[in-house]
Amino acid sequence: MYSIMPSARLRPSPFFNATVAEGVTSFTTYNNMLMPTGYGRPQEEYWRIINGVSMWDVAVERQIQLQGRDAGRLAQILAPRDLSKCVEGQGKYVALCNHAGTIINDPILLKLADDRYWLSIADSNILFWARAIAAERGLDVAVTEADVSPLAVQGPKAEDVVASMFGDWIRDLKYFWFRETAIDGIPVAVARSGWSKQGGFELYLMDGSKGTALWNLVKEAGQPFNIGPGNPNACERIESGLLSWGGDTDDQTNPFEVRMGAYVDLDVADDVIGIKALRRIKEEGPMRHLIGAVLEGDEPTQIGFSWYDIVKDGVKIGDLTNHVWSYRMEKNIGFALVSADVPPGTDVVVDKDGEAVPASLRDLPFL
Ligand code: THG
Repeated sequence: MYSIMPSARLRPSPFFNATVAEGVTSFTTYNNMLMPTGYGRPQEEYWRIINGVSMWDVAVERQIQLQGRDAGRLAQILAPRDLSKCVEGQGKYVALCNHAGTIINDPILLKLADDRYWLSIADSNILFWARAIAAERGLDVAVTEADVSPLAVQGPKAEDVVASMFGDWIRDLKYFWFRETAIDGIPVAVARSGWSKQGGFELYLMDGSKGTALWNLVKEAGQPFNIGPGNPNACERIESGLLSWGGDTDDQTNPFEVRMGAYVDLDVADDVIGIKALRRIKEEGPMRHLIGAVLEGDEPTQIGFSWYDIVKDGVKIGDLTNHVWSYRMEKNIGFALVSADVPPGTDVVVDKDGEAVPASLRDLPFL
């Protein structure tokens, strides 16, 4: 047996004690925090997201807050997506890129006010990046990590659970839109969002001392719907074609390669970081594209996070990024980041540690 020592490098989430009480059995690290990755019953946890409602500690999705007169300018400089029509209470999925047009994070941007934004980040340090850019551009904006921790409620019954807590107005929230409110004196922002395609909400807890209290309120409201604990689910998200930055991207990946082209606006101003590179990439055509791969065989694989070569006619054409056993398709499926001239429908071979596994490429999403 061994134990993990929480520290400044491995910060527990405000929901840590609650997840331990639920019987969490594994964690990963993300943004220098611990995130639950399972409660010991993977199948049950999966079907709960598909058929019922599941609650997830996703406090690791930290909020990088931009506050001050130039907050909006900084947000627009960081994100190659037109934010000019983004209003208070609206969120947008954005591909933060470096100067070469490579994605360095894929956060949801939330506009709280003209002078206050959050970047709800994936697992890379955007605090330093945003601060450096703000200083270099001489902007009047404070960049901090806010005391804000999302708790996701996901699945077809999530809306009923969240409506029973906050009222029917949540049913009218549009995707990624949110509203600030409070429940039992706990300040939260309620958003329609979450890393699944089964529908759901995220409650952004705005007071880290109230994690257990919020967890228990959701759990109680969810009892009639058989709520239970879960976590961002590898199987569901691959079936649904949702991208994992760092899992399905490398340090060369641009938005056009990984189905994020729809979230890029090439006509934003020239001072937006990476926009010149993105225009060039778009014109030349991206080198790779992300499509699906269905592997032959009926033996469930372990969830796979290391990349495997994808080979056609003896030549490497790309990589199998993350892959997983699909409970609904009863096949091993994964994402294929392959040469842009290889279309869906192509038969290939995955070189899985020396084992040649036949696979066929297809469109995303799988389901
Ligand atoms: N919730 C919050 N913050 C986050 C995530 C989250 N930050 C990091 C990471 N997850 C961001 N990644 C994604 C990726 C995809 C989606 C959401 C977060 C998503 N995409 C839909 C799609 O691709 O079909 C819809 C996108 C759209 O139409 O705009 O939902 O989970 N707080």
